[in-house]
Amino acid sequence: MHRLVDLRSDTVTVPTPEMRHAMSNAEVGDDVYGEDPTVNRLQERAAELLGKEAALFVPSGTMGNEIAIKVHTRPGDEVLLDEDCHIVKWELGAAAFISQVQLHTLPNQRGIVPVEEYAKRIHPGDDHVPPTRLICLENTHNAAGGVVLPLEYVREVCDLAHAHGVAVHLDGARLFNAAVALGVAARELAAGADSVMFCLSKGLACPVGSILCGSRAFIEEARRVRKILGGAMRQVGILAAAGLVALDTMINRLAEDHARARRLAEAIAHLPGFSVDLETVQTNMVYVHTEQPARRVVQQLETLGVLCLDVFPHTIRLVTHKDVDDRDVTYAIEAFTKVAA
Ligand code: TLP
Repeated sequence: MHRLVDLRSDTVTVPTPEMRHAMSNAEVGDDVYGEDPTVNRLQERAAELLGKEAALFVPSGTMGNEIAIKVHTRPGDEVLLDEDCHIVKWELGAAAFISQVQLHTLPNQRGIVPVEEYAKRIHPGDDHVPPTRLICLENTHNAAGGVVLPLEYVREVCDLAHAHGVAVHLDGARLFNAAVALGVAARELAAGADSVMFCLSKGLACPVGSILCGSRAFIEEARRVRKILGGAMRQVGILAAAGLVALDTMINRLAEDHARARRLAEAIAHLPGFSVDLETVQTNMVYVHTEQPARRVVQQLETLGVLCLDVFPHTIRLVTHKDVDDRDVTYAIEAFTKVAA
């Protein structure tokens, strides 16, 4: 029997031996006092990599996004964002809970809200209308199938926002996947954004952690909000050590995950009962439309040792990552072929 092939998410990746070595030897201190040298090194590296003044290690991508919203807004402000983004769909209404903002959600095509739509809705605020304070973008866009937002589009949205005094937060949970797919540096994709969150714990394979980047003043305030939310940690250099290894060793290899996702998608697209919009397969995700209820397909695949997620009633999501090799992809294709028969 082939080992279990876990395609539910790139969050299931386990740390590499090099990460574990770095973690066990990490130099640590109390990060609440700013005295953890490994955390400080990771934050400096990350800020430099994304071309921002400063960075903050946070326990999760969700916390990074929510801290950013809290810092950019005041209660009653409005945030514009696409209706399928992670902040809207999968953060349990945290922006309402924590920041008391109004999320004004907009229809999108593959994660893209036309710039004119943002332009129509940005409002300075008056006696009736809340002021638009923030636009959030997501790159790569998860619910759209891991698609990459084009560099030019990101720039245009940022320019529009800034012309109206509106800030931009980029949910870059998988920003390095986008950068590798486009063949550009991550800092280029982050250039116009006032704050950027990226995850270490997804394709970069760290056990825990995300990074929030922005101006020095933004990060200073983010640090305060992180403490309020209970996200300030002590000898967290143990985790940051894995992050430093990830930034050195895990970025370029994301291209392998993208190639494997492509292979999976092309094979499954030909099977009866399944369809895949191959144009959306740009990074490490494959969204498969199923004629049968997705739940049933997921259960059948599970009995064959392939794990994936039913994200919508007739859609399942497959995510490739460093713990899925070519043989696993072959095995997963065979399992899909059996289920299709
Ligand atoms: N995404 C998870 C699930 O929550 C759906 C996954 O398996 O893909 N932004 C984006 C775009 C994300 O995809 C995720 C996680 C997050 C933020 C939140 O990161 P964490 O899980 O670290 O809070």
